[in-house]
Parts: sequence; C-alpha cells; structure tokens
Amino acid sequence: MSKLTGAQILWECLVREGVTDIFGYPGGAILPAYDAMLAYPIRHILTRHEQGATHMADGYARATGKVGVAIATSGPGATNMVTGLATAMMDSSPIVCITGQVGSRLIGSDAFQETDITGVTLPVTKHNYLVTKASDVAPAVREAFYLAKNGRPGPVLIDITKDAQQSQATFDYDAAAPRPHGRPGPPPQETHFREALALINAAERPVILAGHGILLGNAMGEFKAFVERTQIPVAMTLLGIGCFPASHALNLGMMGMHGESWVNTAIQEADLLIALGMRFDDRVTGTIASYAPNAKKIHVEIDPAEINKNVPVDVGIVGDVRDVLARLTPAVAVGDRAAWLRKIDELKGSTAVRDIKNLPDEGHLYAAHVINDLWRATNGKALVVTDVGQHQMWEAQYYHHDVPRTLVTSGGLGTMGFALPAAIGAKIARPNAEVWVVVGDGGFQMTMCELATIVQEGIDVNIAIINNGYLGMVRQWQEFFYERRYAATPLLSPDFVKVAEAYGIRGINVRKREEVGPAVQAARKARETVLIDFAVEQEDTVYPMVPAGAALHQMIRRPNPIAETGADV
Ligand SMILES: Cc1ncc(C[n+]2csc(CCOP(=O)(O)OP(=O)(O)O)c2C)c(N)n1
Repeated sequence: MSKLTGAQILWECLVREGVTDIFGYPGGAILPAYDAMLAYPIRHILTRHEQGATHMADGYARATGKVGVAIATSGPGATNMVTGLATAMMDSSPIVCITGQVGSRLIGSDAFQETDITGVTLPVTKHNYLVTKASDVAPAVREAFYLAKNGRPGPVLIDITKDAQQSQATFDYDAAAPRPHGRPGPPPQETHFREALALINAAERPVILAGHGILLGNAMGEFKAFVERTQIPVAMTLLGIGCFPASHALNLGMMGMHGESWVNTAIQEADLLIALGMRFDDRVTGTIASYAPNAKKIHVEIDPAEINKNVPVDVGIVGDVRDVLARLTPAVAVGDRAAWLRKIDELKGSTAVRDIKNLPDEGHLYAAHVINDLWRATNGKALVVTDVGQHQMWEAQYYHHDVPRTLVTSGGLGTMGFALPAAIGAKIARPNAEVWVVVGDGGFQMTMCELATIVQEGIDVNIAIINNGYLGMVRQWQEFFYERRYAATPLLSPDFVKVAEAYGIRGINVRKREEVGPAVQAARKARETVLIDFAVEQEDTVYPMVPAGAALHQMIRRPNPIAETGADV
C-alpha cells in the first residue's frame, strides 16, 4: 500500500470520483492541495470570488446531474462559499466544497484566517466534515460524494487542516468506501400504492404538480408515460420546468406566485393533486389555509421529511420518483379527462400570459419581448441560466423549455448573482450547449467580476442583461404594496458595454425592439462571449401575481381590457 500525502489522497479520490473540472481560489491553508493538484488530470478554473466557484459547481451539477466541485482556502475563502452552499442546499443540488483549514494544533486559537466553517455551514450543508488527519481524507471524500448525489441530493463540505494535507498516510481507496448509510427506509407500502391508484382512477379534476425531483431523479421518461396514460394535466414548479415539454398539450405551465392564472385556478378547483418531487414551497401554495381546498393530495417524495411538512396529504409515498412512477403507470387506469381539459382551456381563454400577443406592444422594449425573441432565435434549445428577479419570472413565462436541464435558476434561496457564475459552470460541463445568461442589472453587478474568468478560461456564454434601471422585483413589490415609495430600488449601473470591453468582451447596446433580433444573432454567431445590454421598460411588472399571504387564485392581473375578462382578478 503506498504512502501519500493527504493532499495527494484528496486528488486521487477526486479523480476516481470522475472529477475533471474544479472551480476555486487558492490561499495559504489550501496551498498543499493546490501544489499537489498539478500532478493530476484536473482542469482548475480560477474564479474571481469563492461565491462564484460554488455557483459554478452548482451550475455544473444542474446542467448534468454530476457532482460539481469547488475549492477554497480557510477563513474568508470558506465564508465566501456560504451563499453558494445555501443556494445548493435549498435546491437540492449535488456539490462538494473543499476548504483548507489552519493547522490542527492551531484550531480554537483564533489563528490567522481561522473560521469554524463546519459550524458556520452546518445548517446549509447536507453534511460536513472537519478532517484533521491524512488518513481520514479518503473516507471523507468518498462519503461526501456518496451523500451529495444519493437520496435527496445536496451540498457537502470537507474542511481539511493544513497538516492533514501535508502529512502522509497509507492510501487504500477500497478500504475508504462509504459504509451503508443510515437505516434503509421501508419500501413504499403496498397499501399506499393501492390508495394512490384508487384516488387517481376516481379523480375527475386531477392536476399533477411536477417538481425538480423529476429532473434530479432522471424520471422524465417515466413521467411522460404516466402523464400520457392518465391524461392528467401538468403544472410545473419553477425548478420543474424542463422535466416535461412546454409544447406538450398536457403541459399547463408554471404554477405559483407568478404562474399562469388558469394553472393556479385549475389547482384551486382540482379534486386531486399529485405532487411529484416538489416540496409545496410557499411561493407555489399561496396561503395554505385556502390551498386547493377540495383536492385530495398524493405526495411522492424521496425525502420523508417533506411529506406533511407544509401541506397535509392523504397519501404520502416515500421513494425515488422514477421507481414509484414505473410502478404506478402500468397499474393505473387509462384516463379520459376530456371534460376537465376543456374546462381548463376555458379558464385559459384569451388571457394567456405566455401568449406574447397579450403583451402591450406600443413599440417599447419589454423584457418579455426580449425573452420571447431569444426563445425563437434559439429554437427553444438554449441552456438558459437566469438570475433572480423579474427577468427570472419572465424567462419562466416566455422561454418555453422543451428540453430537460435547459433552465438553471436559483429557486429556493433566490440568490442574486447566481446566473453568471452558474452559466460558466454549465458551459464547462456541457461545452457543446448554447448557453445564455439572462440577468438583471442588479444581480449582474453582484458577480460580474467573473467576466474575467470567462476571458481567462476562453468560455463562450452569451449574456443578456435585462436592464430596467431598478432592482425590478423589489420595485414591483413597492409598486403594489408600498404605494410606489421606491426606497433604495433605483439603481445606477456602469455602462455595461464598456465594462465588457474593458475585459476584452464584445458588448452590444440594444435600445429598440428591432435591434433585438440582430443582436441575438450576432451573439449566437460569435464563437466567444458577447454581452448584450437590453435597455427595457423601467417600470414594467410581472403579471399575474399572487400577493404574499393571499390565496393562490387571488391574483393581481395585468390591468388591460383583455386580461380583465379573466374570472379571478
Ligand atoms: C443576494 C440577494 N439580495 C437581495 C435579494 C432580494 N431581491 C430579490 S429580486 C431583487 C431585485 C433584482 O433586481 P435585478 O437584478 O435588477 O433584476 P430585475 O428584478 O430588475 O429583473 C432583489 C434585491 C436577493 N434575492 N438576493
């Protein structure tokens, strides 16, 4: 058995886990690991901020389903990772973050750049480790990868002291295999399946709530088979988008705070909800007391803690959504929901938000137009990475994703600054994909330092800044709920085109509608990153909107004559 340093063992294990790319930023406490890295077939992407490294690892994971890896030094390097860990935790994204720690004898002495990062990150990681001996490196790394990707995926942090990286230990990869974890859960019970089947077969107005778990569990095929056999219409969560083609006749669209009105109304009028790999987040339920009052509820979830957490259900099935669907589909009756589908069609009427003709079109440049044009230009096939805010909701409404894993966005934590670095990670993971960043002028300024990473690493992602001169989503809340008192939301920005040019990136200004198409085409043709600054309407609003604390069907609708014919203003 060979003796290796802890640093070498780290890379030996990462390479065996199939890691080829790692996002990071060096510093004293992690230098032994960086020095050892040079001998291994690993591409290191030097970021400009450790937060960027974590979002890149996260984008990498979301674009592929593989574990993304980030690395940083102790103290400020590690604390800069906290937002990325929390983002990955809330959206169940499998990443492994490695941090250096001060020497084990210095722990607790307030040594230079010492932070108790396992303490800090305990609530925002699925699991974390403080490794103080070289012999503990391999078991920690192997178990971290196992935990990150198995069960409900999530982020794991491994903090390794400097002396553990420098000292030697026997490297025995096989002996470091993770032990079977926890108690194997009870297999989903026969009675639960029977109850679920009875509810589905009897339902006249069922709706499926399709969540991120379908993508995480690679259950797209099983899901489509289930939907087509039962003929049950599908409402998607934001993170579920892409798990079922937007163009499919049974796809209603997005539910929740900025979901289509008929989707929310259908949920409220349903007699059965079948929730698959979703967690009844408050943004999708509105107030729980009035949520789907007449519906029985079936919840299929890999994480038992989610069942009955927010919404009490009639049947909870704990299990991998793919296995559960594979078992349900052959047993369920072939459905005929024509009457219900007709009813939903009537609800839709002529007010569909996603129907671009329902937008005001007096020649002004609206964000929704930009996104709809981008959808057309890319044939709906681009991998779009959005930031957080109004543009994120418009993207979800107007870019119709037919392909799984083509929308990467921070849902649970809603992390501004996510998009640019996550897109870099997604592009590294899928070099042949056409990647677009759709980002607000606020969020872009949070992580735009990563433009330098793009240039240094020769990365080709296109950037669409939806520039409305405001922290738009917050301004929208102020417009509706604070009588338009715009406290701290008007936003000064630099000339983004000049910023791009300062980094050596081509920038294009778009001020008019007719300039959108040519700019998008120019960006698509270029074999390198192009940044487009779209100066859109400043006080535009995302409709519909369920105010926080309201029932799901109590939506604020676009105040125009067409939309006001909707039943549920
Ligand atoms: C890190 C972080 N800070 C604050 C917020 C609160 N927040 C949510 S949306 C938003 C405004 C985003 O503005 P911008 O990036 O310009 O996008 P827009 O809404 O205008 O499309 C803010 C401040 C957040 N989500 N994340």
